Amino acid sequence: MLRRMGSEPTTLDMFAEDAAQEPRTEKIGPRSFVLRGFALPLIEQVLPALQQVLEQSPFRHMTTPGGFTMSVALSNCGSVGWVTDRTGYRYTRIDPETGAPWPTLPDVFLKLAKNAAAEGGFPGFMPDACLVNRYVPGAKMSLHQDKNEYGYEWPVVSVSLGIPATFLFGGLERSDKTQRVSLFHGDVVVWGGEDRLRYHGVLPLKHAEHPLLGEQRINFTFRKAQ
Ligand code: MD3
Ligand code: FE
Repeated sequence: MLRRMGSEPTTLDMFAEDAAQEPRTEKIGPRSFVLRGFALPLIEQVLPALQQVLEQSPFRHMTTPGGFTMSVALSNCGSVGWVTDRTGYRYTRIDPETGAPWPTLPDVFLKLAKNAAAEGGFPGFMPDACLVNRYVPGAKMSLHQDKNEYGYEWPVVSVSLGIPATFLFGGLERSDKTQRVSLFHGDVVVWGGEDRLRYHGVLPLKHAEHPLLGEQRINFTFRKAQ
């Protein structure tokens, strides 16, 4: 468990074996943790808030600088949002599709991101950007690094909803070997510190249907971008 990361042993450590058998937190890197089902207690507030965000800034398929259309559809909320077009990748205050500012970060999103970051060893996280990705079966995200943020001292927090995905977690070089991590509805992952610039991606989604979200996976990625 992550109550006292990096501190001296306590009586709590006498129960370390219990903690190791506790299936809900999985360490996948020196400063990266999967918090299984962490979003589930808030899900009934998260889905309507997401609906509101998408009414203001609907999903769209963006074009990469290389001229490819992304198989993942995306939107954003927060004071800035991540975009790509033929000229590059960047954060903007205005949604280029609507001409209006991105929707504000819903309180329940902020609460979820802050609580997860604290649980993963990053108390005080205050994200200003939430990228919302939508995958349908077949959609994927190629191996990449997240390097458009102003600094890397804060973690990335991601929330997976809907059908499962296989996440690829590599190293600091594109050619480093990757580990596979299955992510399910309600899982939250915190990536920080030395893991923040590791290559990562998502394998093409398999066909599946989720009772609440149907044939799709929605992923929120919270960052401190500015
Ligand atoms: C590990 N999205 O939007 S979230 C992305 O599932 C992105 O939609 C994936 O990668 C998705 O950029 C993965 C998880 C993620 C995000 C940033 C990371 C993992 C990361 C940065 C460093 C290491
Ligand atoms: Fe990424």
